Amino acid sequence: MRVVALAGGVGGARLAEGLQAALPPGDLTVVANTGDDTERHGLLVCPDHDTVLYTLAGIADPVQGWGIAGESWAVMERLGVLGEETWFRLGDRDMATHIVRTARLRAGARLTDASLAIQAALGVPSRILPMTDDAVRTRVLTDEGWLEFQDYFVRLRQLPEVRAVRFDGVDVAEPTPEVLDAVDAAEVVVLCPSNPIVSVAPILAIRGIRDAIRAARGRGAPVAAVSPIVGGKALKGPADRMLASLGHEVSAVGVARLYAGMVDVFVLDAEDAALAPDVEALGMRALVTDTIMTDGDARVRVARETLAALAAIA
Ligand code: FO1
Repeated sequence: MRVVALAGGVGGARLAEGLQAALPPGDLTVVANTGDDTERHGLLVCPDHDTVLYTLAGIADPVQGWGIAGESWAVMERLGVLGEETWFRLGDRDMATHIVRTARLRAGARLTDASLAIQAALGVPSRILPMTDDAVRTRVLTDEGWLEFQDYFVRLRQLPEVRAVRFDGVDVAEPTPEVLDAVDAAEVVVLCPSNPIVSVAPILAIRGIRDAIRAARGRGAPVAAVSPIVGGKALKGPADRMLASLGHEVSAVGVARLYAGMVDVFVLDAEDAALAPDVEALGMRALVTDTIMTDGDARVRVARETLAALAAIA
């Protein structure tokens, strides 16, 4: 079954791993957020793409969720000696990804081509597509003013309250043909349990992507979203605090409201079973299950249950 999944950081990557394991090779296409991308030491780093890449390649650091397992930090240490900033930690193995990507871009390749070449080299059986080849950069407004995303997320450890979010460059960014073709060919679409504000929203803000998903639904490809909020909390990252400071209800229902009108099935955790009627009142079917994806088996189970709910209404 041809599945297109929209994903950002760690939570999204984990469901993408489950979907990859549940599907025949080549059936999964992940559209990755690039709003978190950043230039470090002259290299382009694509955290949300790379988190999905390493997770689907089976080499992600299992605890951090980002970066490569068993990393060493010799280059980072020497960069510090040479007076470079070291708060954004790039491991020795991870550095190779950024060197190859940046070299290919300098040679004239599109970000999509560079990304697909790296995925092929790592033997990833799915496709991970940047949402656009154009530069889109998430900025957050805090009491410290407008901050670059990684400044907020890593350097300031997500402590400042987020009062507004903007995606610089989104007004002129174009979706890639690969993304639009993947959505056009999709039999189902899955919005992974990534941060709805800074991981899924940037993808949906790219011109044409929301319309392509709407068109897919119109021709019978149902859409599911998996809640990244369980019991009023985000399992990882600042999604709960961001929803609160931006004035949204911090619950699975609050997330469902963000997706109302675009989603046929909303997957929420058993802990939030009482919220199912409120979700269904938004015009989507509530699938209540254990959504905590601690290990590979759980990730495949949540993926299978989500795909089964979608197949039931396709
Ligand atoms: N997150 C951190 O909290 N500290 C880091 O030093 C850090 C480095 C890093 C390097 C490469 C990469 O792909 C991700 C990295 N992340 C780090 C995670 C990253 O900030 C987040 O995964 C995304 O931007 C949000 O999903």
